Parts: sequence; C-alpha cells; structure tokens
Amino acid sequence: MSEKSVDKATLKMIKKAGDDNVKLAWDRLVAQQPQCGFGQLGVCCRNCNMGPCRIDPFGDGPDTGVCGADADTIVARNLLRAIAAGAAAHSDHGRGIAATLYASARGEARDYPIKDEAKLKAVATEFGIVVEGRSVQEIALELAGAVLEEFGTKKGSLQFINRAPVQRRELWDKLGITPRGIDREVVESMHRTHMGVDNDYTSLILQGLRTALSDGWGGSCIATELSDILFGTPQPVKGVCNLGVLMEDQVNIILHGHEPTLSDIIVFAARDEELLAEARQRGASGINVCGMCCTGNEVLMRHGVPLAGNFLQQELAIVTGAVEAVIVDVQCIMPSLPQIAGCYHTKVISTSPKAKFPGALHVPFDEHNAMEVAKKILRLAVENYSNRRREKVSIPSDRMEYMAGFSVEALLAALGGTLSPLIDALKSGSVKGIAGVVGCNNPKYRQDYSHLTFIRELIKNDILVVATGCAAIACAKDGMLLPGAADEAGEGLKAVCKGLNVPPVLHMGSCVDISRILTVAAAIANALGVDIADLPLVGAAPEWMSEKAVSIGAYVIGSGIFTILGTVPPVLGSKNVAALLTSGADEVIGAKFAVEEDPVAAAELAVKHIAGKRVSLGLKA
Ligand code: SF4
Ligand code: MSK
Repeated sequence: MSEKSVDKATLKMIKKAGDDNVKLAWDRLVAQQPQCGFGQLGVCCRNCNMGPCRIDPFGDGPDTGVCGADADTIVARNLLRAIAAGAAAHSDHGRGIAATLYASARGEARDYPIKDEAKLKAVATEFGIVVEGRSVQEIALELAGAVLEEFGTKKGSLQFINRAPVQRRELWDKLGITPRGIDREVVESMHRTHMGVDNDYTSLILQGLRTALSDGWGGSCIATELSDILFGTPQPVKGVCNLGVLMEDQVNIILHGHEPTLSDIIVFAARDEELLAEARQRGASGINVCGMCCTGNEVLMRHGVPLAGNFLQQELAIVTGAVEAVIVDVQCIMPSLPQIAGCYHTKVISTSPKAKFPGALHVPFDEHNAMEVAKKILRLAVENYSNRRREKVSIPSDRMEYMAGFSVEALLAALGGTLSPLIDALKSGSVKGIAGVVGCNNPKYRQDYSHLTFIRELIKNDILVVATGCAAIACAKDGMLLPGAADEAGEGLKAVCKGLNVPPVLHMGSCVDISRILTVAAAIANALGVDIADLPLVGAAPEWMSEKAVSIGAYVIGSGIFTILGTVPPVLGSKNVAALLTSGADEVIGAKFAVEEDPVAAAELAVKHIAGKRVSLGLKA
C-alpha cells in the first residue's frame, strides 16, 4: 500500500501521531504480521474445549477437527456466528430505541418528546394499530409494545418484511428463511453453531440469511423508523466534515458510536447558556459538537452537525490535541482510544452499560434523565478545556461541505411526492441503476480509496449511488455529497441530479439506515410488480471490516441484491461455502456475492450486472 489514505487530513495526523510517538491502527496492523492464515481462511474453530482445531488448507494435515467437523462446517459455522453478532448489534440498537419510545410514551423520558407524529401514525398503521381519535401517547405506547414484541414474537414473522414484494416473501417462505423473531434467529444461530448441532454448510448458511433478514427487515428497520419518530425524520441538510471541523478556540467534543439516544440530546445540551458561559470563562469561544462514524451520521442527518470523520479517523481526532472529550456509546469504538487520549488531555467518556473501556471515564447514560446526564458529560468536557496543551495542538485545515439527510421521505419529497420520476428515469436509462454503497474503513486497505474510486466509476456510468455509514462519510469528505459532484456523472444522471439539485451520491444515514435502502428497493419493485432481484440494483461494501457488515451483506443478498465485497471474507478455506456464496446462491435466492479488491474491476462488475438486469426487464442496457 503506497499510502495509508487518500484523505489529506488523515495523512497529516498519521504523521503527527508518529511525531508524538502514538501508535495507531496501522501500526498495530503491522505488529500483527503475518496474520494467521487459518483465521484468514476461516478454518479454525474453538467452539468447544476439545479444540481449538484447525483444518490444513494444503491437505497435508488434519481435514477435520476433533469432533469430525470438516472445513465446510467450520467455515459456515464461523460465518453464521459473525452474522449473528452483526445482527445482534444492529438489533440491540433497535431495541434500545424501542425502549426509549416506550419510556417516552409512558411519560418517563421527558427529554424525548415525539418529533414526527406523522411518521408515528404511518408506522403504527403498518402495525395494524388504530390511530384515529387517539392521542400521540396512546399510539406510541401501543407501537412501542408491538415493536418490542418483534424481538421474541409468537406470530411467526416480522412486521416490516411485509414491505418486501410478495414474490420475495414467498421465496423466503419456500426456503424456510422468513425471519420469525429477531432474538430468536440470533439465539438459534448460536445454538446451531454449538458443537455437534448443525453441521451442514447449506443449512447453516440458510440460517445465516434468515438471521441477517431479521436484522435488515427487523432490528435495523426498527432502529431507523423509531429514531425518525423520536428524533425527527431527516430532511436535506448541509454541513461540513473532516478533521478541519475541530476549532482551535472552542471546546471540541466528538460523539462516536452508533445510537442517537444520547448524541441527539448532547446537540441540544451544548446550547445551554450556563455551559456556554462556563466555556467562555475558561477562554473558549463556544462548544463545538462534532460527530464520528454512525452516531455522527445520526446527528448529521437530523441536525447538520459537523462530522469529524469515519472509522479510521477516531484515533486521529484525539491526535489533533484539540479534543476535550470523546463521548462514546456502542460499536466501532476502538479500545485504543483511552490509551491515545492519555498522550493528550482528551477525556474518553463511555456512557453505555454495554460498552466499558478500561482507562475511560464511565458516566452511565439514563434516558429517564437524559438532559441532566448530557449536561454533566458536557461540563466535564468544558472543564477539560483548561487542560488543553497548546503545544500539542495541530488541527488540519481540511474540511468539506456536504448535503445529506436523504431519508425515504426526503427522497420522495425531492422527487415531488412519488417515486415515479425515479422509476421513469430508470426506464428511460438516464439513470441506469442504483447502487447501495456502505460499510467501514479497514487499515488493510488505503482509507477511502476503494469507496471513492468505485463510486466515481458508478456515477460515470449513470448509476445513482445511495450511501450510508463510513462509505457515505468518505464521500462527504471528498465533495461527492455536493450537487456539483454531478459534473462527474454520466450525462443522464447529471441531468437528473441537476434537475432535482441533488448530489449523485445520496447520504441515507447510519449503518442501521441501510433499512431505508431496502425500503426504497422494495417500493420500486412493488411499483413495477417485480421482485427486488429483478431490479437493476447492486450493493457494495468496498472497505468493510465489522461483523455488522457481514450481516448487512447477507441480508442484502437475501433481499435479492447482488453484492460486491471489497475486502476478502474469511470463507476461502471451504470451496463449497465460497462457491455457494459467490455462485450457487444466485439459483437459490436470486443474488450472490462477488469479492473484488480492485474498485475499478468491482465497478465493472456492477455496471455489467445492472446492464444484465435492465435487459431482463426489457429495458435498454
Ligand atoms: Fe474442534 Fe469440533 Fe470443538 Fe470446533 S467443535 S473446537 S472443530 S472439536
Ligand atoms: S460505523 S460498522 S465502521 S460503517 Fe457504522 Fe463505520 Fe462500519 Fe462502524
């Protein structure tokens, strides 16, 4: 890898970290070399204490573990466990939001009034809840109860799957992979992968799809829809991003993790006059709240809060020496942060009982008393401004403007209230297809390079991009979320974007908001009377690293969308599993994975796939 990133701010801060003798993820990756070949292939197992066992990929050593499990079983079990972990993370996030809605409806969370009553009523109606003549509180209480029931439901399937076209739902039924309950699928996956239970790789992978579907059409969808109800449905919003959003003369706060419950309140708490006066007393001109990763995306989508960066920039924000507090909740938070913070004055403040970090300060967040806790945390940050070591401060000047906030509702509004203009553009070929580009950074790959290269190739080929997570942040930093970026698009897409004054890459939110992409895909399929698998769509995770991304990839193909992975998953130790995922799945579920590390070649795959789907639909390639 010639350079670690394409992002100038990142490169500057990597250099500063070296000068400050701070070790980063890239250094730790080097220290890990050579990484375990068995692990890379997915052929090691420690699911019981007869092991750990590993299969010799060259065929010279053991071809089964002590219990007799072969490479197919071990690889498939490991994959299923990764999906279960990813689905659990998204879905537990969803449960947290549902619990907050429940508390709000019961009057026990006064800082969380319902911000989008129209969406509350729409979602409640979807759940068969009567809304006429009832108070917002009554509706919210019944909806929260119904949603919480989805985690262990007796009714045999999840509510939001009904958004999917009937053809898709019938296929899920036929294959026996209709998700039955969110917790149930995760629990069953853990059961099946226990020593001596499910040993058939096809059966394991089908359960993987069912578990992933319980995430995409269950837990993630709940997280998105209920967050919109509680915090407001995103509308197009402008802001600035990259490490240059940090301010030399202000108290800088980074909100990092995934859940909007605390971060949304912090945004408002930071406007508190008393806190601002205290900040001024200490010589700061204000309080600058910035986001990082998906918590950042949540507050960016709803409030245009400045975004400091994506996954590989979390350590670098501290390295600027200008951050008073990194406030974290759950997921994608490197355990290294407190150690790096120790080299500067930064306080790392953990807030979730589920996520504690040795060396961090723990201030438990309580939704029943949200504003009070938020102010307490902010006060710690303000007080810490006095400890800033000026000689250690260096904020890169790099910052970029963006336009984000494309919820399904905002997209519809931009299109004049219906999807018809988008469907017409797809039919005419001015927009050839739609690509959902999502996922993380991974220090094994040059940061943001694959995201940006892949996406540029797609828009050049008139493929509209919808993005979430760290992929969307990569685009924001590079100016791809500005309407002007349409100048880089093909003539058809350019005209559509210019006409609507939208960028060619639409930021749809955080990782759980990939459910918004599913909702749009389903709506287009329903409007055309076809299955999602018939549409000219692709999914891609060019730089993924997390187990959540494994679940996402599985629910995207489970929903019928061809998906390209830019980093190699640990499945190559089983030819059968790899073949099922990259070829056989197409026959079964109407979609498959491709693995392609070169983003230009990956884009070629996407363009070809979309052209093929267009022809099958009777449209011009
Ligand atoms: Fe080894 Fe089988 Fe136990 Fe895995 S489950 S550690 S393969 S004996
Ligand atoms: S934050 S899962 S690094 S996208 Fe959602 Fe970014 Fe990946 Fe975390």
